Amino acid sequence: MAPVAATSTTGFFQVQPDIPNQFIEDAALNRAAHLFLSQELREQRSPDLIRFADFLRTPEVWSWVANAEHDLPYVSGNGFRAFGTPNPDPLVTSNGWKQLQAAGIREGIVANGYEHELQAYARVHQMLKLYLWNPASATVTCPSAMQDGAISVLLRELLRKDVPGYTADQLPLRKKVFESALMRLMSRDPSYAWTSGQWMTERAGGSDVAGTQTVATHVGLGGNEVDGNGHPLGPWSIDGFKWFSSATDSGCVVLLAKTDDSGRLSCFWAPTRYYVNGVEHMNGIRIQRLKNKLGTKSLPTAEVELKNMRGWLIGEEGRGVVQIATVLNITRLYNAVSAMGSLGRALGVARAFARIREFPSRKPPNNVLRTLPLFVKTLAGVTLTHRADTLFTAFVSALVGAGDHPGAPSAPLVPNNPAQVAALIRILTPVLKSSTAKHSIAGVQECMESLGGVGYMENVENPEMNLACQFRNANVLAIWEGTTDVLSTDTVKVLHGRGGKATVAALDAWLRSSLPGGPESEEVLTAWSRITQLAQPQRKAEAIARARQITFALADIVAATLLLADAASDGNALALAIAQRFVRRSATFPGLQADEDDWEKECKLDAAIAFEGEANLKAKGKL
Ligand code: MFK
Repeated sequence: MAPVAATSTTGFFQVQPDIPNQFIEDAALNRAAHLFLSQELREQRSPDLIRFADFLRTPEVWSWVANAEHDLPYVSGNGFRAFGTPNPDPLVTSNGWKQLQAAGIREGIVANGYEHELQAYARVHQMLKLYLWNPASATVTCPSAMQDGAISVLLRELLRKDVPGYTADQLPLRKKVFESALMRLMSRDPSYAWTSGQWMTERAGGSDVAGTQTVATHVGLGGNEVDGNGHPLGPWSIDGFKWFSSATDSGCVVLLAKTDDSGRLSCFWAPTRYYVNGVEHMNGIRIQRLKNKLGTKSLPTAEVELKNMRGWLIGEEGRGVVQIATVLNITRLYNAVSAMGSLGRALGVARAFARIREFPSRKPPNNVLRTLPLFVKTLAGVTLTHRADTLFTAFVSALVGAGDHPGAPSAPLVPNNPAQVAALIRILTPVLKSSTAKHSIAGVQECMESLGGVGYMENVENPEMNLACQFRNANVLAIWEGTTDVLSTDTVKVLHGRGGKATVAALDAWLRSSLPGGPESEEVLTAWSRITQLAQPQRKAEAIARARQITFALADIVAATLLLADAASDGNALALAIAQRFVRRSATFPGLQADEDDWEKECKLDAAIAFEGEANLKAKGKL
């Protein structure tokens, strides 16, 4: 028979992949829930997580994402009205962005972290939902992260007994201002809720904040301007210029400024708007221009000039970095959850494609992509890293939950001692953020590549498959909230700082109590002892120079421990094979060889790792 020429409407057409419910299919997420939520909570919360993951498959959600990516934010009239007068609130965001913000607030993406009933488990439950949400959110998770950070800082501030810097008559008002702000920041009502900004970065630098040129002056209360809750504006007037101000559409902001020429920084909280006789004004904020970025394009990141922005001092004057670090520790956890959520989704897209991508040149059943050993091996490699990182992320979420609720029951691997919990959160947050960001970028790239040319396309007509957009967005994860070098340096500073010995002791105790024993566990402890040697005071300069190496080794040590503990928790054979492969293939643990000489056996394990979640899909009749 003569060959038949294709036309634009006839010939071979690839069937469109159907991306399944991520909560059901994602084995890493399920193991994390298994390890860090009680069985009772899992059973109670799983129906809602499945419902949410189904909601995230709807055309409506993806039409909001497509719209947010298409109708980018802009500053109307460059900030001026038709006759040249300044426009006080010129930022325009898309309908898609607004709908996604509203959906995130309704679903309690931030509020879930403070759900009283869940106590110490609240952060793990929040993480599961945020993980699903991030890749379908057009990065409204960025303002959510800062909103959560602002809640943490305000809650901490309200607990503080000794509050210098305020007169006695200002204190009750300050309390009311913060309590009213918290009501909005924790709200699930989109018409009432506030998100928050976190403005640190200036032209002089983003990581080294010592060069800050924003100045706060104490001017006292006064005037008839009130914030959105009807309270007077704060007694500090803030002037300066912020160079990367994410979420310019937020209801409030936490920022750094200098109050004197000592060089020390102070932290302030301010509403972004005030009202006089019901008329809205920006609180001393002028948007100069929006940033033109590689990704996160739907997110309005601005250069802003501050002139007489009225705010409230948070914490002690001159101790602003320590205060804003409370925000950073939460936003860095969001960063990790988002990194894993995006990669989890990218893997879901790659698997869905692999299940149906046909090669006309081959005969069934070996004519679909998922039967190619090399393809599956690559997918298994990314899946393994993602599994390790997802457990690590869930562990730090569980630690933060335990830190929020000292003494409350929490997951088995979480220490009971609040000081040990605090030490682990401090050291592991920068380790988690930096390692998950790098792995997410590399992993999403691999998934994008697995789709061939279609992966490189923007696919705006099928935004649920848009891995090119996920890849662009993923790249910021290693940059904002501290670059990899900055966070690695922070990790080493913790090991060598005042609390260094206690940190090493906390990690040591945790590793020894969590590792189940056996050659892999021994190998993890050997790697850990190498790190402790670099924590010796005389090796500080070397440790700073080798900070990335230390940070990524720590990430592997913690992840390996979690994988081994996960396998031991229920004797799951595949979980054990995954943990063993992780340890035996990582350069951090050179003492054990990969015991996979039989290549066919190895390929079988690749397929089991890459497609583990299919069993769950089949069990639920979804495949
Ligand atoms: C979807 C996910 C969304 C995520 C949200 C994205 C929003 C994007 C907006 C941004 O990107 S905002 C800008 C982000 N900028 C950074 O992350 C800054 C990066 N630089 C650092 O992290 C520096 O380490 C830091 C400015 C925090 C401190 O550097 P310094 O000035 O050299 O101070 P130093 O000596 O390291 O720390 C000063 C004090 O703060 C020390 O305490 P002591 O004075 O008591 O010794 C530190 O222990 C403490 N500290 C620093 N980092 C801390 C911390 N304490 C607790 N936790 C931390 N993380």
